[in-house]
Amino acid sequence: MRASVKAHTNIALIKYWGKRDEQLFLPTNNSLSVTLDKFYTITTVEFDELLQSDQFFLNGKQAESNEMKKVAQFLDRVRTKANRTIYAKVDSENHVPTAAGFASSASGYAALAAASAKAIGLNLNQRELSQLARQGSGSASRSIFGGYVEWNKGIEEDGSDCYAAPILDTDAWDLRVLSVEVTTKAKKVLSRAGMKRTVETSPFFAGWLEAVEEDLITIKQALQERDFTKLGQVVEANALKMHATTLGANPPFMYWQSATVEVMQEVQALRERGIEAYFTIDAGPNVKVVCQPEDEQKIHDALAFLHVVHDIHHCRVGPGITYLTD
Ligand code: FM0
Repeated sequence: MRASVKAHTNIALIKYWGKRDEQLFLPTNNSLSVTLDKFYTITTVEFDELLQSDQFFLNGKQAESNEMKKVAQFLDRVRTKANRTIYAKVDSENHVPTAAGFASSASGYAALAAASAKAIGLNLNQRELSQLARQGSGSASRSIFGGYVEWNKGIEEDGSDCYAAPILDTDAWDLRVLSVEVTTKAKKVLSRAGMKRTVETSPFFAGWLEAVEEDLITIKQALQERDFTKLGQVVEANALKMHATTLGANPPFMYWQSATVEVMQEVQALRERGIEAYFTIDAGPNVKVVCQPEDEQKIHDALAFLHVVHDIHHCRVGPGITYLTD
């Protein structure tokens, strides 16, 4: 009754931003991501008749109570599916640079979904695993798969048609993602709270939903044609539109800091010098830069020169989940 799984993080090229059902983690729009090779989580789940409650260790330490609660709620879904009442010990190792929480970690819930399902004896296919991972964190639905992945919002109320599926394999197009960490002091508004506030209060949210449909069409063309300029332009524009919705929320909020804007401007300056780089930003101050292999080093050097840049991690397109034997 034990299983270990490795799952990688992903970065959304077209963002998931807004839920139509918070309990089932059903999104308002499709999103499209690329799985990253560098950042991952390894999770071991062991169900044990002797346990009186679930246990959750993150990087070797007992997890905080709010994270424990979310993991236990997730395991409840797995137990219900398997029709069992047995508790589990969960051990997660996060190989993700910033000490981000577990809840927002796509790799965390993708690994937990696959490991817990296997350990309890559920025989789920990848689509079912994507649906299960989704119910821990929406973006985790995409991390079941490698390469370029689309998460379909679905229309059913029970979420039965809401899962991710691969668009291009891991080896199909060798793009690079530089993960640029900036120095920061501010506390972050968690993506879950941020998207909820935006859906409920931002007058720009309707515009977001309209624009994202167009952006999905464009990026899928760019992926089929391997047209990097087309891809980069829509990736950057889509991120900017997502962030614009937060400025219209009540109360308004923004994820960018001055360091974030400095990196964004440097990326735009690189383009003016003929080096193709495009940025995207999630619910935080750090920036991800998408580029082609031949430009990676030049872009690194320009960004490393900025005082606000703390660290730069180089990622390639990564694989889907793997089951580890121990
Ligand atoms: O990844 O409330 O999955 O598409 O990263 O757990 O379902 O942490 F930029 C924001 C990720 C949102 C875009 O949200 O939310 C993306 C974001 P949950 P997640």
